Parts: sequence; C-alpha cells; structure tokens
Amino acid sequence: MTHKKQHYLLNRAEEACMLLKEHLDQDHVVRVISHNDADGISAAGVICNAISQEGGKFHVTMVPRLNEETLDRLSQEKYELFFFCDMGSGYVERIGRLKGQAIIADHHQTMDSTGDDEETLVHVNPHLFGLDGTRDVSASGVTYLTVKPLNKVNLTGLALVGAFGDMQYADGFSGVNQTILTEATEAGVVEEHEDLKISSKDEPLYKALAHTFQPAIPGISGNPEKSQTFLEKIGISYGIKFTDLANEEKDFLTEHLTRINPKIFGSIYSMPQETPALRNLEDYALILDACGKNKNYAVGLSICLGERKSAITEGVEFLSKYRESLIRGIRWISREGSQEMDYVQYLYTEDKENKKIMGTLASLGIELEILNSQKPVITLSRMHNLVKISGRTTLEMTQKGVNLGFALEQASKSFNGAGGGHNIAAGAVVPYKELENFKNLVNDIVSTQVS
Ligand SMILES: [Mn+2]
Repeated sequence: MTHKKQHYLLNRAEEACMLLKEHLDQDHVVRVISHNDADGISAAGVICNAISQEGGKFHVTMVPRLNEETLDRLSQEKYELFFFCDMGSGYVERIGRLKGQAIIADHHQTMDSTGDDEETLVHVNPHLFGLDGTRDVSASGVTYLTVKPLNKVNLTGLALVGAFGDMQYADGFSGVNQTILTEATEAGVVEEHEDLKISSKDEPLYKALAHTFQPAIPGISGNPEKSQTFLEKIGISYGIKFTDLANEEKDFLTEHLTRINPKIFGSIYSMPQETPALRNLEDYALILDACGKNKNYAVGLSICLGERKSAITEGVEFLSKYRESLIRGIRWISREGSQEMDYVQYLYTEDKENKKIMGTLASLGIELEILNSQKPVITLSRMHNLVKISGRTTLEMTQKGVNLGFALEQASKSFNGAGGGHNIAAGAVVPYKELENFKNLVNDIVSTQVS
C-alpha cells in the first residue's frame, strides 16, 4: 500500500518536473521561496542546484513563514514560475492567483485546498496521498522528488540533510526518506557506517564530548569541566584528539560512552565526495541550522550551492557560537534549576542569549537529566509586555496523557494569548501581566491530563 502511495506522490512530482522543464526550456528565471530553517535551506539548495545544472537561472528568497504580506509582495512580481519549498500548502488558493504558474513542494499537514482545481499550479505534498510528512519526508526530500526525473541522484545527500534538520531521523529513516537513502547509497553518493557520534574527531577530546548534543551525554554534554574529569577517570588524556587515540583507546572510550548513552554509537551517513566539514549529513544539517538561527540564510544557501571557501568557514563559526551558547545555557539551568509546581516546571529568562535557545534548553535539560523528566518543562522568555512560551516533554509523559499543544492552547487563550503545537512540543504567547495566572492554569490543565 505504502509503495502505491509513494508511487502517486512520485507521479505528482513528475508532473511538477515537467512544468519546471517547460519553463527552463524557455529560459524563464525561476522564483524560489523557501523556509529559513535547515530543511528549507536544503530544499532551496536542491532546487537551485538542479536549475543551475540544467543551465537555468533562479531568484531565491528565504522567509521565516509564508503570510499574507509576503504573498502580497509576490503577487506584484512578474515571474513565469514560482517554486515554494517547505511552505505553501496552507495558501494554495492564493498561490493559484499569482501572475505566474507555481510548484508547491511542501510536507506540512495544514492545507487550505488540495489544489486539484487550480490550473496554474502543481501541488506536491505527501499528505495528499496519505503519506506521513512529519517523519517520512522533509521539504528537501519532496523538492528532490520534483527534480529526480532530470537524473539528479547527485542531490540525494542534500535531500537527506533536510530530513536530519527536521529531526526525522530516529534510529533510522522511514518511508520516502528511506527510499531516497537507498537510491543515494546505491549510487555511492551517500555511505553508511557505524561509528562514535561525537561532535568532532579533530578537536581536543574533552571539547568534542562537551560539544556533543545529538545524542546528549548526561553529565558530559555542555560541561567541559565534567568532560575532562570523565576522561581523566577512565585514563584517557583529555587534550588528545580522537583521531590520535590508539585503537584500543578508541574502543575503551566507546565502551564507556555507550554505558552512559547507547545512542552515542550508531550509523553515520556521509557523502565521500564532499568537503570534510560537510561530509557527515548530520553535521551539514547542524551548520545550516546554525546559519538559519544566526539569520544568515545566504551563507547557508551558498554552502548548498557549492561555495567552498568563506561560506563554510562562516557556517562552522555560527555552529561553534551556537554550541557555546548552549554550554552557557546548560550552565545556567544546572545552577538555577527550574521552578517546580506539582505537575509542571518553569524556566524563566530575560537574558537575550538564553531567549534564543529556550526550547532546546528545555529538551536538553531533560535529556541531560538536569531537570525532572516526570514534569513537562515550560520555558518563559520575557519580551517587553509579552512572554514567549515553549513547552517540551518526553514520549513517556505523552503516553501518560500529557498534551502540551492542547494545554498551551487552552491556557493562552484564557488570557488573550495564542498557542498550540504537538503533544510533545508546543509554544504560546501571553501578556506578561497574566504570567502568574497562566502558570497556574497550565499546571491545572496538565494535572487533569495525567489523572
Ligand atoms: Mn520542513
């Protein structure tokens, strides 16, 4: 059944490819609009690489989200073909009224229409065919499918970078991602091998371990001092690089780390032809993510387009800056802890740097066992008269009934705010003056969810 569904998706993608080809044959500049996160940047990379390999031209804009204002601006533009990546499914009708034709390559579930009645666009989205767009394919994957008929197997690696960026990898890929991976490995574009998943193999070991957040190593990630102590305790010099360890030492270290978190040893996916900094697909995604978080989307896109000098250096720098801010944040939550209520716990900040990473800190706080995993973590970032909220919990808690999307939506609505999301991760905004009431209400709602 799933194969049949993938087949339908592929057919639709092929239709999009034919439309793209028609425009390229007429030398039309393709107007690309994509999302500014790692998946969106990879998706833009896939389509722009494909266009230039075909000898065509493009004009790209990366935006945080598609909204009426952006669409108003686009409706003034006189391009013959618009290509939307990682967005657009929620605005099919509006996109259908643009001056040119359009292709939408999205994987989000929110849709205003299937687009079947629109003459001027081709809508490619796994949800249209009963496939899962949350786990099974990202926008870079969907975008790849639309250029696949042009023999673009060279872009399969980038197609999977976006899947890593959207956290679709969990002990393996599934669905369309798996299909793309098989194609990539058969063509030799991507190689898979088992290895230790630490942040770097050519940095002093204590740093490489302290900078490893995916997977998180409790007691070590985000804590260079404890990382040193750990290495000293097992008798490995902390300043040495992983690559300089003797084989027995590598095995010994791996053994000790897997005792803390078995996920530290597992599959690594790499592009042997790529430059070292981008060879590992997960690292590539982290660099693009850091470019996005730094609001330097152009740097991320340049990397995808093959700029191999300053862009990579800048991207790597953004990533190390981001890791430093995580270390600072982890130090902060280790020191201050959270404010616990009966059913939830809060992290409150007014600090500019912490505000940017609160959602990640909430997840890391649980994974690193700094915070109580039995209570959802709700972060509160003060922005003038408003408070921005992120909530994170564990799969285990959702199985006990916790639904943060519902809790934050209900509670924020009660105080003239707005919010929502998934059961495991959600967000909201409320007026600052209602903060105490909001906190009590979320606690109450979660209490009814677990009882
Ligand atoms: Mn995406």
